[in-house]
Amino acid sequence: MASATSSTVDAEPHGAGVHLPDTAQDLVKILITGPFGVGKTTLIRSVSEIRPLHTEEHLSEASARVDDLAGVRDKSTTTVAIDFGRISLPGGIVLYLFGTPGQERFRALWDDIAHGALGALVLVDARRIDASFDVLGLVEESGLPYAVAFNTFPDAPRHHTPEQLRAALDLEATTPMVRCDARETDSSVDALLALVQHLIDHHPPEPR
Ligand SMILES: Nc1nc2c(ncn2[C@@H]2O[C@H](COP(=O)(O)OP(=O)(O)OP(=O)(O)O)[C@@H](O)[C@H]2O)c(=O)[nH]1
Ligand SMILES: [Mg+2]
Repeated sequence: MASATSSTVDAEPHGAGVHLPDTAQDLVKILITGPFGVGKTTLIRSVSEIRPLHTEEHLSEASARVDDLAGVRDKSTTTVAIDFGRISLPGGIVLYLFGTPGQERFRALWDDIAHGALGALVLVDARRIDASFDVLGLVEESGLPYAVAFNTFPDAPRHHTPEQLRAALDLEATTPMVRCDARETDSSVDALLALVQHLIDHHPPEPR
């Protein structure tokens, strides 16, 4: 099994640094979730303007017996508790990004990490769509508004149309669905913007 949890921070954050910009008006907690190995940690790392917090542990031979490595064979580490990052968007919106662990054995942490979030970005791997069903079920059960980002892995099937992908996930017509390369900042920001626009259009905050 993995050794005791350690937290790490990345050396090079994107953007301004630790301090909130003066223009910050709306501080929003967003959940970044999805199945094992789909790119949650990668996405938070690629967009965070502060040094992101990660809790990565090496996958060991022992954990290989419990962690389903199908489709993610090159993976050497996994999130065992949480990812955290922050990004300021135009319009004074600041997103606090909370990433969940992807593995079922860390399911007990999910509700606590999701508590207080206004919305979720659900990452989906087109090579393993079925692997996302459990997480989508959790998000829907929690009532969180969400957007779906299909991460672009090189060996993912290309022949699916957006309509087929939407049908495979049984998404409502209003649920945003975008393609995303979690390694790319612009692509990841676009996915977050799709979620934020959805929240603004369909789930405006209660008046204070
Ligand atoms: N090609 C491609 N590779 C990606 C993308 N997102 C993540 N990866 C790669 O996929 C691997 C797994 O990414 P992680 O960010 O660790 O995935 P995770 O969802 O945090 O994994 P767990 O925390 O273990 O559930 C890494 O090697 C990433 O570089 C993507 O959009 N495109
Ligand atoms: Mg992770």
